[in-house]
Amino acid sequence: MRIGIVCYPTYGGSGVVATELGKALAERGHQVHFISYRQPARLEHFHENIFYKEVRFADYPLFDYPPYETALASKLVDVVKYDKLDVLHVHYAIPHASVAYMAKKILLAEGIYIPTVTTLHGTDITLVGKDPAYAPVVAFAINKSDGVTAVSESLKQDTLEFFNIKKEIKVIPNFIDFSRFKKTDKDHFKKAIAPNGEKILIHISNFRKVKRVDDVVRIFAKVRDQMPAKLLLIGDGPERQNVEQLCRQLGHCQDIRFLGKQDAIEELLAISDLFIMPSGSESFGLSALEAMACEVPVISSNTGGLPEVNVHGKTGFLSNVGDVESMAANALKIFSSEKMHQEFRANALKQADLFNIGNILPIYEDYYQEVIDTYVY
Ligand code: GMT
Repeated sequence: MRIGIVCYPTYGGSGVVATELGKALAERGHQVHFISYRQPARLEHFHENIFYKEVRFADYPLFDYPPYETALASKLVDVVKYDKLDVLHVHYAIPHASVAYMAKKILLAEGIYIPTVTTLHGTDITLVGKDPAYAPVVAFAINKSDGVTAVSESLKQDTLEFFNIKKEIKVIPNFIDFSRFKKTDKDHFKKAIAPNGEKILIHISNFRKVKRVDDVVRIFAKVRDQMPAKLLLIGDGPERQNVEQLCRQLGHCQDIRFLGKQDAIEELLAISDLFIMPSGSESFGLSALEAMACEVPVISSNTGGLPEVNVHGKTGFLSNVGDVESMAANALKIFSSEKMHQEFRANALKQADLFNIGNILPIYEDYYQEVIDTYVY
């Protein structure tokens, strides 16, 4: 198949999923065209089946906001037409689903037919999508997509609850590539971070408010009050300064390391003992899955799709959003017994295997084919 993939190129989960999906499809022999305004973060290497089409938008003094949607729609028209795509798969509804619809209509006027698939990732529904500034367009564009997928059952239910959706939404969960995410021996690295055998807690996110990184620090402070431990904070974003301030207030700066944006996160996960994800909203929690693939148990909130990934009492523990007492107690519980910690590590790996890319990729391939075969224009 010739597949166009539209995504945000940033470190966000939707861009990561889109890029990893495209790379895996290319590996299976499909021709994949990434269409974005910058090279996606995880699109690092050359592959004969991968093409990158950059959306460029001319600036003009009249524009306070350059018309990204118009530029993207034009690019989609161009790529579909000249690269003869079979299907367009857009990740993150805003504005990609409505732009895909516009491109489809333009092409139709020229007698070219292109089915579109929209994947809903989370905040495009639960935070941004619900905003009255976007909601009518989001609902319309979802209904006009030829195929719609959501990354968890919870996100599907949220979408049906918030919007009047007539389209069938297929749940295709996010996936993990075990050739990259697996526990490797990085003991020398571990010794550098935790020279006295301290437990290493880790959090990875884009430091937006919804991630509640301040809760991560509060949980860590409670754990640190009881035992030697270190905290690795990976990523960057708007909350970083507040979080740094909180570390100072709580007096644990010497045990907390801010490492900023990192590419080789599997190496950091390889030395970690516990992953902390206290999010206020989370449709899936891809970074928790990446941790589990590296045999790291997860302490998380029980919001959104997290219970579909992290199994309470097996791969980690779930608590109500904001209940840092419970999350810290659960972390200490896991650390209280080496036997339990090892069991949780093994369970995490087993659960992550359910999301093995080898299981999920064929679901996408079949779905593309179904959408192409049933496309009504
Ligand atoms: O979580 C973010 O801030 C990034 C966001 C995105 O769309 O890039 O992530 C969403 O999509 C990920 C991939 O499907 C999911 O794993 C995340 O749970 C989801 N984030 C939220 O729902 C907050």
